Amino acid sequence: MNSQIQTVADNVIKGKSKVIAGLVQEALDAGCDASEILNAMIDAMGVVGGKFKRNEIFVPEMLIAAKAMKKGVEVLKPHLAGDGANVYGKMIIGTVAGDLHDIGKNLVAMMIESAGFEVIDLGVDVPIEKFVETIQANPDVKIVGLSALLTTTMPALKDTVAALNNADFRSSIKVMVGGAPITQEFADEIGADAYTADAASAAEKAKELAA
Ligand code: B1M
Repeated sequence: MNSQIQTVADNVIKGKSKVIAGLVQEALDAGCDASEILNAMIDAMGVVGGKFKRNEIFVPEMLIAAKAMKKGVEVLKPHLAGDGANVYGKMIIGTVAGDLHDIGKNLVAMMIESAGFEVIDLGVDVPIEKFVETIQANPDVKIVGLSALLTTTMPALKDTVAALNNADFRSSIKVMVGGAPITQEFADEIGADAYTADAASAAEKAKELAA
C-alpha cells in the first residue's frame, strides 16, 4: 500500500480525527485514488473491530476511530460521488431499530445518491413505524434500504422487512438489505428483494431494481 494511504489508515485506527482530513487531502493531492483511500479506511475499521474483539480496545476507542473515519469520508465524498443528478427516483435508507452503526449505511447512501437517486436518510436506530410512515409520505419511493451491523439486530431487520412485506404499498417498492452479519441466504429467508455486500454493489443493484 502507498505510504500516504497507509498513514491515513493508521490514523483511522488510532482515531486521530483532528488530523485525518488533512492526511486524506494530502493523499489526494499526491494523486492517490479516492476509492483506494476509502477501501484502506474500511479495512482500518476492520482492524479496529478485531482489536475490540480481542479486548485490546473498548467502545470509546471504537467511537473515536469511527469519528476519524467520518471526517476522512467527508473529504473523499466529492471525489467519489458522481454528479448526483436524480434520474432513478427516490430511495429511503436507515439502520434498523436498536443498531447505532452508521458508517456503512452512510457509504451506501452516498454511493446510491451519486448513482442518481434522491436519498432520504432516516439515520440509525430507526423504528419500523418510521420506515412505514416515511414510505407512506413518499408514495413515489422506489427502494427501501435497511442496514444492520449486529447479530443482535438481525431480528429487527427481519421484523422490519416483514412489516414492509405486509404493507399495502409492498408491490411499489423494492427492499434492499445489507450489513456485515447479513448474507444472501438470510435476505432470502426474510423476504428481502436484494442483498449486497458493499456500498458499490448496493448502488449497482439499486439502479437495476429501479430500472
Ligand atoms: Co460496534 N460492533 N458495537 N461500534 N463496531 C461491530 C459491528 C463488531 C463486529 C465489533 C467486533 O466485535 N469485532 C461487533 C458486533 C458483533 C456481533 O454482532 N456479533 C460490535 C459490537 C459488539 C458493538 C457493541 C454491542 C459494543 C458494546 O457496546 N459492547 C455496540 C452496539 C451499539 C448499538 O448499535 N446498539 C457497538 C458500538 C459501536 C460504536 C458506536 C462504538 C461504533 C459505531 C459508530 C458509528 O457507526 N457511528 C462501532 C464500530 C465503529 C464498530 C466496528 C469497529 C466498525 C463498523 C464500521 O463502521 N465498519 C465494527 C467492527 C467491524 O465492522 N469489523 C463493530 C466500516 C463500514 C464501512 O463497514 O458497516 O460493515 P460496514 O458497512 C459495509 C457493508 O457491511 C455494507 O456496505 C458497507 C460499505 O462497504 N453495508 C450495506 C452496510 N449496510 C448496508 C446496507 C445495504 C447494502 C450494504 O443495503 C441497504
